[in-house]
Amino acid sequence: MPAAAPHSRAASPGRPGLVVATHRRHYLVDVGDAGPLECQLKGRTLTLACGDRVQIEPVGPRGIVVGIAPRSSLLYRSDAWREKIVAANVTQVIALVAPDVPVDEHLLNRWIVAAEAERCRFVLAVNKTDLAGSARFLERFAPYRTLGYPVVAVSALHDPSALAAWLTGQRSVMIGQSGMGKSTLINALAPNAAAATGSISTALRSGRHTTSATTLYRLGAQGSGESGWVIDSPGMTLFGLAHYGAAALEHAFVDLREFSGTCRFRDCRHDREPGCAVQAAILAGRVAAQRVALLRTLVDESAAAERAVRRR
Ligand SMILES: Nc1nc2c(ncn2[C@@H]2O[C@H](COP(=O)(O)OP(=O)(O)O)[C@@H](O)[C@H]2O)c(=O)[nH]1
Ligand SMILES: [Mg+2]
Ligand SMILES: [Zn+2]
Repeated sequence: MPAAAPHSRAASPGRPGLVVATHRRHYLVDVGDAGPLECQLKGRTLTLACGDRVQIEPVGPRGIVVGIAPRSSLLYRSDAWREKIVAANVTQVIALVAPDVPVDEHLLNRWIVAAEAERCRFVLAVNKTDLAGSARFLERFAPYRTLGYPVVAVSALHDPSALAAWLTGQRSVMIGQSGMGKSTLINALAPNAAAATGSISTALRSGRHTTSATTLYRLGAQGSGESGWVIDSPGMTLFGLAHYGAAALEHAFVDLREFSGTCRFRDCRHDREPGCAVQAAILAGRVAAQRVALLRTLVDESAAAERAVRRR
């Protein structure tokens, strides 16, 4: 786990705020008045994510983060060497795909695993339905519906409304490869997104590289906390999940839960072991072989990361 709260004392002296933008080690915190406040973290071992609830102490025009509230969920990617927090305290992960960008379904399934492991709702949004061939493209995602995940067709440019109902009352992160339309969709759905983007990129000095920043947008009017928020994240091509152990990873595969504990060997890798219930289910066409292969890959990556950490 990335370092949690530095001192999450019950009665922290700071002002409460919500982290609304992160870019490298620059953070913007919404403290409820004027604009978001540029804040710094004390130690270098700590990291903050959009969605983090923090306490800050004002220092001149800036702020220092003196406390981080415990997180209800934490979406992050990691391998043996690095970890990067994407979003904190989300209740829902929305992955976006579009017909004009080659979809990496391996990556898509990693996001599903992360959402499940953090007990978040997962929604697949199929964007750019205005493009020719999008109906065929949509069919490709029927297996995700079979797994139990909502598949919502939208056009960020022409009609984003189908997704609006899914966002209401949720704290969401919009995730996806670059070019799928995450930012366009958020601009269409969050009333103040366009205006906020400009001031945030100025404050973070991210300039035109706004796409490398992660930004949180409130869905309702300022102050109406119940309507939720949505986080826009930069496009990602890697998503290591080395921080989860084998049992948590396996549990995150909803299609494999019914086979839990039914293989002959307790530590079955669902590969070529005799008496493997999962392999039998693959042969019977009840489980997708690629999903099981991904589970084995994730378990291997997790074990390799653990060995690397022990060697250090
Ligand atoms: N035709 C069409 N293009 C879209 C739609 N949504 C986004 N785009 C375009 O896709 C490109 C990438 O969009 P962007 O929001 O920057 O993607 P991001 O990298 O996922 O944030 C831009 O040129 C958008 O105008 C859509 O619904 N239909
Ligand atoms: Mg974007
Ligand atoms: Zn097995």
